[in-house]
Parts: sequence; C-alpha cells; structure tokens
Amino acid sequence: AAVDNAPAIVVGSGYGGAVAALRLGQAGVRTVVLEMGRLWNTAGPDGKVFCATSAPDQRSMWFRSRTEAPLASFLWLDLVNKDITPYPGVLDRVHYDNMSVYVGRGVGGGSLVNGGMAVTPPAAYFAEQFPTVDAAEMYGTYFPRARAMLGVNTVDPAWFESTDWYRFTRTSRKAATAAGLKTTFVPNVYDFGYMQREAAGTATRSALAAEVIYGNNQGKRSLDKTYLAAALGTGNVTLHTLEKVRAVTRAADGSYLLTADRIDLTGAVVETKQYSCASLFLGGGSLGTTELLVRARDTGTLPDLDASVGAGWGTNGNTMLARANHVWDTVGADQSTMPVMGIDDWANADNPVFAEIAPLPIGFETWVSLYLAITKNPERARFTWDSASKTVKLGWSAAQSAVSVAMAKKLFDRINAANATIYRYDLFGSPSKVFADDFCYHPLGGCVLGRATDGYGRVKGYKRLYVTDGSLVPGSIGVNPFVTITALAERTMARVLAEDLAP
Ligand code: FAE
Repeated sequence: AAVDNAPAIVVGSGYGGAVAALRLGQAGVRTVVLEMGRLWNTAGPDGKVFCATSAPDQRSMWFRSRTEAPLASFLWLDLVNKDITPYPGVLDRVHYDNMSVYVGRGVGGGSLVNGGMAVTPPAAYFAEQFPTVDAAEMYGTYFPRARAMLGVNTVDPAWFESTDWYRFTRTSRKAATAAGLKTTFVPNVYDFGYMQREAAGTATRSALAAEVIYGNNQGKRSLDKTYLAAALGTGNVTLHTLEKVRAVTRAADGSYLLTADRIDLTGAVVETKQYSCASLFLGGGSLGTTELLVRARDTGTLPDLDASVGAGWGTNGNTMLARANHVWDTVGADQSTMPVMGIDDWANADNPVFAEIAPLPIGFETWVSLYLAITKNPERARFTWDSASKTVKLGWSAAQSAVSVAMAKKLFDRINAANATIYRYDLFGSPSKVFADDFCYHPLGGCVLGRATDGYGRVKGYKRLYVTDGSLVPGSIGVNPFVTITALAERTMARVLAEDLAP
C-alpha cells in the first residue's frame, strides 16, 4: 500500500490532540490528525446530530448491542439501558479487570460526552503532582491560555439561586453546609447565556433536555467548536476519521511509520493504511496512547521505550454515589445536565475529597442527590502486554477501588449524619451497591510526565515522539482533569515548537 507522508501526525482528537493540531497548524507544519471515531456534524433521521439520553439509539455507544449507562438502574429496574445496533457511537466503556473506563469517541474525544466542568486544580496539589513543572508559569500562562481557548464561563449566581434547573444543586449544598462543609462554584464550557435562553424557552434545549453523555446538540463548546475548528482554519491540518492507529515503528531514517485500520460504519476494516511522519504526537488519551506505546515496546517495534511506559495509572479517585433526601428536600424534576458546584474538602489532610454535585435528569422528582467524588486515592496500576491474547491489560484490583470508596464514604457519612439521611441502594445494578467502584470518568497516567517522558512530554528513548494527553498526569489531579490536560499540552507545544521544530 502507498505510504501517506506528512511532516507531523497527531493520533487522536481529544484535548491533547486538539492542542497539538492547532499549534502545529499555526506554526505552518502540515499535520494529519488520525481519529478512530466519526465526525459528529450530520443530523440523523430525527434531525439531531446526537441522540437523546432518554431514548438512546446506535449513536449513543461505540459498537454495542446494548447501552451501558453509568447508572444501570432505578429502583433496581433496568429502565435505563436499551438495545441498539452496533455503530461507531460517541461514548465508549472500555472494560478491564475490576475497572471500566468511559471515554469519548469522535472528533473532539472526551469533550463530546463530558460534563464540561472546567476546573483548575489548587496550585499546591498541582505542584505536588508535578514537582518539576514551573507552577508559576502554568498558572500565569498555560492555565489562562487553556481556559480562554476552551471558552470557560461561569453560571450567573443570581440565576443559579432562582432557577428550578439547579434546585438539585442547592439541595445538595444545603446538606453539605449542614455538615460544616465548604461548597464552591465550578466553571464550565457550556454556554450559560445559551442555557438561560433554554430556560426562557427562546432556544432549543440541550443541557435542559437531559443531553450530556451521548452528546449535546446545542450550547456545549466542545473541541470541534474551539481548538479543532481553529486548527482546521489554519489550512495546514487535515483530519482523517474512522481510522484507528494500531502500530507504530521507526524507519532507518528516524521517521515514524504508522499502521491504521480504516473502518466503515459497521466496524468492518475496509482499508489498512500506512503513514509516515518526521514528528509524532500522541493524543489518544490515557488508554489509547498508553496502549499504543506498551504494545510498541513489548512487541519490539519501539524497543527503547522506558520501563515506566504503562505505569502510574489511576482513576483520579473516582467514586459515584447517591444520597436519599427527606421528602421535603426536593431536587426537582427539571435538572440541568451541566454541574456547577462541588463540595470542596480537599484541604482536609485527613481525607481529601472534592465531590461534584451531579444531576440525575430523568424528568421526575427522585429525591436523589448524586455525586461524583474525586478522592486522593494513592493507588496506581500498570498496563502490561499480554502476548497470549495480544492485548494490553490493566492491573487494577478491587482493593484499589475500595480505597476511593472508603474516602468517599467518610465524607458522605458526615453529610448523612448531619442531615439524618441515608444512601441510595438502587442505582448501580446490584441490590446493595451504594458506591460505583467499578467505573471511572477520569483515566489518568500510563506515560507520566518526567518518567516515561522528559519534563515536556518528549518520550524517552526516541526523538520527535511526544505525548500530549491525559497519560502524562500521574493518576490523580484532585479535580476534573481536562483543563490541566489542555494546559500541559499548551506548555509542551510551546517548548517543542521553539526547540525541536523551529525552521
Ligand atoms: P480524550 O479526550 O479521551 O481523546 C482521545 C481521542 O483519541 C479520542 O477521540 C479517541 O477516540 C482517540 N483515539 C484513541 N486511541 C486512538 C487510536 N489508536 N487511533 C486513533 N484515535 C485514537 O483524551 N473532565 C473534566 O475536566 N470535566 C468534566 O466535567 C468531565 N466529565 C466527564 C464525563 C464523562 C461521561 C467522561 C467520559 C469524562 C469526563 N471528563 C471530564 C474527563 C475528560 O473528558 C477526559 O479527562 C479528557 O477527555 C481526556 O483528554 P485526552 O486528550 O487525554
């Protein structure tokens, strides 16, 4: 097959890939982006690009015959999941032993399916996780740059206090306050001006129509509308979709050779393509990038990769849980899908937790307060190559999840005690499951900055090979991660363009 040659190739179009593509394009470097998911820009038979959460169809999930929503049940009934036709849908759930990981698939990666919470970590914790990174430069230059490009904004506090759409958040705040806990507003990339127009009935509803995990048809500033639109606008960036990179090796002249499978909408491989490039930027996310590199090292196509490739993986301490409120503490049938507040107990050295107050937008009163707790779980796991099955395995144990659960429980036991409330038992499938300890939204690590790479994401052992995504973050960042991932990618690109790719 003919080899498609480009000066630079970017694998993946999530946060790390999108930043790389824009900055390369602006620098005049002709760049090809390879993304395994589809481009989400064409309406389906219902006139919408993404399907409704309440009526998921083939667009919802990545090659499934039944959806696998995070909340499997309500009153123990499997009301949530639906049979669907296998298709390159927008949300994937990748199963490993003891842990499954939700990720976005498509042009924009996780930005297509996430809650949009755009949180900058506390500087002290950033410095603890990244001791070699100049924090002053991050907080002075790269975090502000990332926030501006991502379109971060905040909910109008007066509207927040008065709207039915955030009653669920106010009810959770009241319960946290009763336990003496601090709550804090968190920014988001969803356009809150648009959301207020949705509430007023003058704009088509999206966040106020339960849309989120299977994509938002309106209002969300996902990467296809920000970084990636700007990247394509440079005229130097080309996007190839439904192409999954499965192997990387290096030619004698030092260039990289990639093998990619192009699939059709049924998932059949219709073409195997060969690419070559002088500079390779990996933005496949914590799972995608780490899998490519572990495979390359352990099958011998990039044998000089560091032993730490594959190590340092964590869940950001993710644990989902819910509390049952008293009958008089209603959460409302109307709930915006975009979270705007967190319970911030990170400064509690004894048990650091930051818990997002999450919506459960199912259209009727549930009395449920739902949370995604981010705990300071120190447990880490490693990805390894399994030569028998020719797959990459993750060595995460149930005991490692139990550490997150214990931390979340300690915080929410306090809230329940102060309010004389209890947990909900009916949401996560099995009859007695209170804490969702078997999935996460925040996979982090695998190619940790300063270990598998140098201090700027240059992969050890190879020239002109870079990691720009969540695999650089050592398993935990204490808040929702995409602002940190974006800012670190900005820092890498500034350095690499100045030092490695300068004409
Ligand atoms: P990511 O965005 O996952 O992009 C990787 C891209 O590479 C994807 O498009 C893949 O399809 C593609 N890819 C992977 N492997 C290959 C390959 N071999 N060949 C071609 N393409 C490939 O990576 N974070 C927040 O900060 N705030 C939130 O509110 C939030 N809510 C979330 C809610 C949900 C339901 C989920 C799933 C995640 C949420 N996150 C949130 C996490 C956030 O989306 C995630 O940290 C970032 O998307 C990770 O960015 P990366 O660039 O690392």
